[in-house]
Amino acid sequence: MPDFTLIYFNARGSAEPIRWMFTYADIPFNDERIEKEDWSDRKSSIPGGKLPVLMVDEKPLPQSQAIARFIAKEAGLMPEDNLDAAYCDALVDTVRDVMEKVYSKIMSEEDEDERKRWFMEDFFPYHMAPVLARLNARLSGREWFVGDQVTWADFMIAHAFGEIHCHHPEAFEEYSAVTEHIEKVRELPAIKDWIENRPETTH
Ligand SMILES: N[C@@H](CCC(=O)N[C@@H](CS)C(=O)NCC(=O)O)C(=O)O
Repeated sequence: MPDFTLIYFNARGSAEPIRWMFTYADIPFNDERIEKEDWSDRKSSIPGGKLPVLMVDEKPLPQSQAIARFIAKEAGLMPEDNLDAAYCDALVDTVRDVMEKVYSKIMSEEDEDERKRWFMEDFFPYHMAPVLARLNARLSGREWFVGDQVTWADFMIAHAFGEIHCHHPEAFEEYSAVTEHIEKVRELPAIKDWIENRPETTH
């Protein structure tokens, strides 16, 4: 097994579902967290100047999705069937499309009231609700999103939508299957233990 160091900010963000995968599979990794105030000094030493980066035996692997896909394979969270693996990709890309809108909003200079208005009047009804409805329907009569075992798609979805659920639980009222799925992933023993003991961060 190579030596893994996952470098990210001291935040959950796009590194967190990767940390969950390492933890779930009991794969040892160094969880290196850079404080915001140290970033300008460190940025030039990071290939590509963006985080996360996974150091695999000293060799850097950038891009959160590439890292997640690689660790999913290492962790046994990638279906062996090619079509099932593609369904996982499609689900992960769907959630990413939604979350990119959230991330660009978080980066914007807008005040809290404007963000709330955007969430209620634009983002939720037009972008999030249609995806939630589709995912909720997909979960009907099944435990996990793809096949009959937990996959990395479950981790990516439960992490991303879990973050939104934590701020806007009322928005999930009509989508009980998705809400229960988020909880089921968070209750997996290794993930539960990680969540209880991880560094406390605001996002
Ligand atoms: N497509 C890249 C985006 C990486 C990215 O934009 N990372 C942000 C943090 S989430 C970053 O490093 N920002 C600091 C900077 O650009 O200086 C990925 O998914 O890893």
